[in-house]
This record gives sequence, structure tokens and C-alpha cells, in this order.
Amino acid sequence: MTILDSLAVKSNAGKKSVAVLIDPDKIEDTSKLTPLINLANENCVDYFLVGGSLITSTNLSDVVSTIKEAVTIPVVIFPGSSMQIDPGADAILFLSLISGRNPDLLIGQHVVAAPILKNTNLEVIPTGYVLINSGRTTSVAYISNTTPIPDDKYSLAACTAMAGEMLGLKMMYLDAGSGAEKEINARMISTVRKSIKTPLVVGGGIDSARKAITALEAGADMIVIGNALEKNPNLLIEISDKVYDWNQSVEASK
Ligand code: 1GP
Repeated sequence: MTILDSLAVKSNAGKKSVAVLIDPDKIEDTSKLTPLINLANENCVDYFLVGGSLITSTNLSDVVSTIKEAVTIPVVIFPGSSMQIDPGADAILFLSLISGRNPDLLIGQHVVAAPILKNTNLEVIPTGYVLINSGRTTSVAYISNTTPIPDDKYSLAACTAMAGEMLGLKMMYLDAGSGAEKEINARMISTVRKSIKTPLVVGGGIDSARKAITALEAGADMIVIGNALEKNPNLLIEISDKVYDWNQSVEASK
């Protein structure tokens, strides 16, 4: 089954997934990733996302291969640009930044990436990428040269996601940006959730189990955690336990 299909099946069943984001720019030595990879494996993390808004290092491939050599958790590239393609990963989020009006990130980079992707076995997941304002300017907002949707403009975000779905995008990613001051609020997540049928990914600023659960209860199918694990890797245990309990209770209620 493809990653997208398995996410859709879980989403339809009301089950949740957890992804750990690794930004290659923050990894000087890939051997230092081992504890996090093992922790993710022990706690049944569903996916690794690998990528960042600005990759200044050249170790995207090293990060991907370090994970692939150690565990069977699928690795999904979360690209900041068309430069970030690695055929060693399992899939790539083919992101269209639909909250912005930067043509390069709506279609331009995709034209450059398409022929390269065609020659790989990567699963290409067409994803509507929706940035939500999170307080101070995030790297992704600055680099993408786009204005995130204000965090109280619920219908604007919902209409954006709806349009993305109508254009054929198969997944929506609501992102407050890495290390966001404010995570995406529950009303925003639930409004978007109700407006679309595709799997919904939520990330940015999730640094506690409470925030993770709030996002899942509001309708996120998958939460992405990156920054917070640098300071407190054990947070992953707490969040994975909650997601496990959630999925068990869905199973028990069948
Ligand atoms: C960022 O959604 C991801 O694009 C994850 O954000 O690093 O804040 O967890 P954090």
C-alpha cells in the first residue's frame, strides 16, 4: 500500500499518525541521529519527514540513508525547494504552497522537479501546503516570500484547503512553521478538517503532549514534531503513548 493510501485508510477509520521531522541543517554528524531514530522506532512512530526551508548543508542524503539503514519506518522528504530530492527516501511531499501567491512555489519548482522525480521510485504525494501565522516570522514564511494566513481567518484557510482539494491535491498540511511561537489553534484545525476529505497533517510549535492531543482531537490525522525533540526527545514517548491509546480505543469501539 502507498503511504498516501495508508494515511487515507487510517484517516477514514479515525486513527492518528505521528511523524518526526529532521532538518538536515541541524545535523552536523549523522551518527548523532541514532538515539532519536531508535527512540522513534521503539515508540512506533509512523514516518520520518526529512527537510527544511533552507538546506545549507549537503547531508540530506546522509540523513535519509542513516534512517533507512537503521529502521523500516518510511522516510518522506519534506522539501524546501526542488533541490531537495533524494531517491533513497520512500516518498516526497510534492508541496504546493497554496496559502501564498508565489508562483514559483505554486508550480515553478514543480516543473523543475517533475522530470527528476519521474526517474525515481519515490512516491509523489501531491500536498497542499498551508502556512498559518504563528506570531513572529518563521523561516518558511521568510524564505517562501509569502504571507501566512492569519490564525483567526478560519474560513480563508478552509476555502484555501477546499480549493486545493478541488485542484486534485491529495493531502493538506497546515503548518505554523518550525519552532513556531504559537501552534495552530484547535478552531483552525477543526474548520479546515470539516471542509475537506483528504488526510490532514498539522505541525509547527507542537512542544507538549497536550498540544499534540489538542491537534488530534480537532481533526489532525497526523502531527509532525521536530524542534521540540531537540530539547526533550522523551516528549516523543509521551506523545506516541497518547496516539497509541487513541488508536487502541478506535479499534476497541469497532
Ligand atoms: C515544521 O511542521 C513542522 O514545518 C514541525 O514544526 O519543528 O516546530 O515541530 P516543529
